[in-house]
Amino acid sequence: MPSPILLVNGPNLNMLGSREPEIYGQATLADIEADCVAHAQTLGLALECWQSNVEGEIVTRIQGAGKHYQGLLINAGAYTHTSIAIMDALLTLKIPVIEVHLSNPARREEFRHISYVAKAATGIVAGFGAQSYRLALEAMAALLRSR
Ligand code: DHK
Repeated sequence: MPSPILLVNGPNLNMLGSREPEIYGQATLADIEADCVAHAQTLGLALECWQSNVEGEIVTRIQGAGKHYQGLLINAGAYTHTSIAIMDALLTLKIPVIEVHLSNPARREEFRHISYVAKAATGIVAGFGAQSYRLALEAMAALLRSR
């Protein structure tokens, strides 16, 4: 049985559904996670989902990910643009990392244009709302198949 994929969501993503729906959409994080778990199954993958608002907890979870997962999808929320610690943790991993965003940060405020996560990711899927997560899973499935 191949090891699962881990989906990490960072700060404020637990507020999806009520948080700035004009930017982030109506779906809750539970909706998105349930959709991703089901979609992963159709791709022949198992998916585990985890969310935290705490930078250090995210660093610790990433540090342990290489032993238990074959790939990591991450929407680090605002830590994307600030966290060298999360970038450094991601850089220790030998498994593929894909960065995900609901919105397209490149079209938004200047401070969202920098991504530290991107420096440790194979690629980025952004701007497709909740669909970004499905697309990122499909990208991960293709990456793992090509290895
Ligand atoms: C989510 C956040 O919480 C923001 O801080 C990022 C990202 C964008 C998203 O679009 O998923 O800037």
